[in-house]
Amino acid sequence: MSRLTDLPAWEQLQQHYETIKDVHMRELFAQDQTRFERFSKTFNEILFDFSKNRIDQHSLDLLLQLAEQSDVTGWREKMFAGEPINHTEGRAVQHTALRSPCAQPIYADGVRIDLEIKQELARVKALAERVRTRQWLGHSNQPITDVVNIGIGGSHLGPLMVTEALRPYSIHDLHIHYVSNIDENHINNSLESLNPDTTLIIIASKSFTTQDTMVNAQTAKSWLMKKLKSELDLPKHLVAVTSNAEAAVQFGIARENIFKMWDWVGGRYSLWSAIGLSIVISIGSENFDALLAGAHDVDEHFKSAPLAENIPVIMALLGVWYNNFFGSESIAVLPYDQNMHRFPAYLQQADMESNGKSCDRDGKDVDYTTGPILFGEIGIASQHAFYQLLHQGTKLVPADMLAPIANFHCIATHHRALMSNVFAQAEALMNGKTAEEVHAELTRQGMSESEIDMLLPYKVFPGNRPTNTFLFYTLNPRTLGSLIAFYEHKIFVQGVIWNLDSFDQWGVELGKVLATNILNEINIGKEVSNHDCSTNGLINYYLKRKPKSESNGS
Ligand code: G6Q
Repeated sequence: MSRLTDLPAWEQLQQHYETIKDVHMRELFAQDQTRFERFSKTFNEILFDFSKNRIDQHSLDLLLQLAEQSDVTGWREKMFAGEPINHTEGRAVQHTALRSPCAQPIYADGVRIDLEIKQELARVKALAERVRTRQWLGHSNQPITDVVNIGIGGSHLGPLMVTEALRPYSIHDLHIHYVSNIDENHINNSLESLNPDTTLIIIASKSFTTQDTMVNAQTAKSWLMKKLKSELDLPKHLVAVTSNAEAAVQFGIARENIFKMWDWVGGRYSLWSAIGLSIVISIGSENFDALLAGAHDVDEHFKSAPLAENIPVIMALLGVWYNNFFGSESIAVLPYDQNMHRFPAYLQQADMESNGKSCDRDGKDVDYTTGPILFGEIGIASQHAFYQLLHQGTKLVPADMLAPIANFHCIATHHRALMSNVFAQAEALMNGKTAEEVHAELTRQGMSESEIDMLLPYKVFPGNRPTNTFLFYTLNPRTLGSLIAFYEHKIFVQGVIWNLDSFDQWGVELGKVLATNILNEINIGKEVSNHDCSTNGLINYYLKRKPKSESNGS
């Protein structure tokens, strides 16, 4: 038994699960015509419908008790108060401060931070506006046409996702590119059509030591230097965002071009900081302010709404319900807005790096399952790809669907068809199709009984597959900020319930260390024998066949 499984609500939920696990949502809807009103919430321009879940009021009440007994409110207070709740790294968790209007002093682990936040945001906006208004000139006095953000993980996925999602708000004669992969194809594909004279490179790395980013940064610097007359011109083309200013200076970045990051912002929660510089360049200061405001709206809601009204809390509890009681292993995130195509990838990191852990806050192995496998893609494309498994597979995959009521371009033929798919898929996943319904349908089509007998089992849909639906008026910066913050706080609440430190990421360390050692061995080039036979075999196979003519890339 553990702290979580000892809670009274846990045992009650286990008992309740036995009574509801075979109940079909069709029955729940038939019993309660007010189910949609009861199990949906609105927040500004966002509707959150969670009525298509395998819950009744008693399920929700017990889940809310679980949240109370797990002290979600206490942990929430600690986070907003800037206590070092990332205990394995001894750090506060204050990404919410980045989007606060900072009307009151804000602290991280006892140190005042709001003034520095304001100052850094003003610097970011000043640079962005100079680039956007063509006042920032390159070494040959030409304005910037292309910005390349070099970073990975948290220094990449958030900015990329937001820039893509808010594409209609971007400035048209400026192109933003993102490079993360150490695979030379990524940087080469990005730089090959660009002109160093009109390109600004952002090195985004909190630590300024990440191998992938440093190798790409070096390649980008060399690419610039082929065209620049001297290193003195570099400040016109190279800036950095980091908490390791000294390393950035050593790399050759001018001090005035270094934007600050802080220990109390986790990489995957950092798009609100100077790591979002590429976003501000793309959409401008006002729109970035709206993005921050949307997230701040949700912070206030999360901080003050009673648990039963609290959207991130409800999202989290539904996830716990399926993960820990139904044994569901994954969740799907399915945006029906093409511009949100990187939203699932972004959330994959946010969720899986935060709660993909098996050691609890007390240093003990958990005896329950924690973070789910999160996957997803654009909804429409996925309908023609993996929805088959969602509808008729053997696994229960709860899904979130997200769709805008109005598209930016307002083309009815496209948007109405899109929306009809959102509603139809959620309805089909919930209702399914019974054998009787299939029989009646095939009979209407004129099939014989023997033909029907053969085909019927394949055309039955079990249904009872849960979905949440988010409808928002339009994907504007404020709404996007709110949606991201909903998920951030959902992840936080789940981390509290599972008794995890959601803000460290030790699981990514081991591979990094091993890669550094193996890179040394590859550079030496001699046959290796110090690993297991598979790893030895792979390294030696590679060493024998690697091209003799590799360049050093610069
Ligand atoms: C995020 C993680 C990780 C990090 C990258 C990049 O929360 O810490 O994804 O963002 O490893 O790190 P740097 O920004 O330090 O290069």
